[in-house]
Amino acid sequence: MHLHDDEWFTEKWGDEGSAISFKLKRKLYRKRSPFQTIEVFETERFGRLLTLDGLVMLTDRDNFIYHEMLSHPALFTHPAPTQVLIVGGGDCGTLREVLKHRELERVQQVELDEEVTRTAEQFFPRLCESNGDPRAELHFEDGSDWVSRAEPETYDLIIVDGSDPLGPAAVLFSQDFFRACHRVLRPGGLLCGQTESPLFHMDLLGHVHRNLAGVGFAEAQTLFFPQCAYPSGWWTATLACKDVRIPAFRVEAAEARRVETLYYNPEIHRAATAMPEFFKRALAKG
Ligand code: SPD
Repeated sequence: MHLHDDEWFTEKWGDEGSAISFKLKRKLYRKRSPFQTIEVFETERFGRLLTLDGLVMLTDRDNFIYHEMLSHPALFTHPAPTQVLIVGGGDCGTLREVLKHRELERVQQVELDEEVTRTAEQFFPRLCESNGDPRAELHFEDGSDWVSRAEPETYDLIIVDGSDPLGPAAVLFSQDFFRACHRVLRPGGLLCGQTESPLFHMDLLGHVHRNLAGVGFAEAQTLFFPQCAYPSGWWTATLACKDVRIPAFRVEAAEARRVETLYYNPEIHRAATAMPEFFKRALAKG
């Protein structure tokens, strides 16, 4: 699987007239699973790169920002989380961050494609280093079916770490899925999902906010953070609370630094909630 010296991996965003490229050392792996094509590359400067159907999922160098921002703001916002569900997240980077919170009793992860997890275990072992934690359960099936079958009021937090809203992950942005999440959250429960780029995907973010409100979530807040490997280099997670306003985050717990992070801290948490003017206007327009 050796490549020519000048070989690059490029993900093009045709509608936006832009792209990102990584200079490669070599291709390490390629497998067609029942759901998608999984590839792993060794890059020159970003460590290993995981792609699904040609779209960048993560690099060694910058995935910590995304995985921390999908996990810690929500976990430091819920007053006393014990039961967590991760939908998607097959590379296990989010699972690793979530399990840093010692107060959690059970973390269930439901990933559609078992091959993604097997690939991560082989090529991204650091992301999988907590998979053997006795509080972790790994299930391989459709996450939206799992949520529709789950008992009401089961989870304190649902994290949606899916791919882009194309193909099987599209359902994870739908009103039906949010309705099912609302039902299985306990009182005061939170939903936190990856919601794409504020610059490129404002329409989607508008739909997400409307869909969340439409099924009864009391408040939604979008968190902004850099992610240089993703379209536009700027990304979001959207946090929503089932039945009450989103509580102030537990600053003292976050400041105590019992959870080791490379990006997240209380100042980053506060800054991530500041809404750009164009974003406020787009949401207000509806
Ligand atoms: N454009 C890429 C969006 C991918 C979001 N999920 C990545 C999974 C990392 N755990």
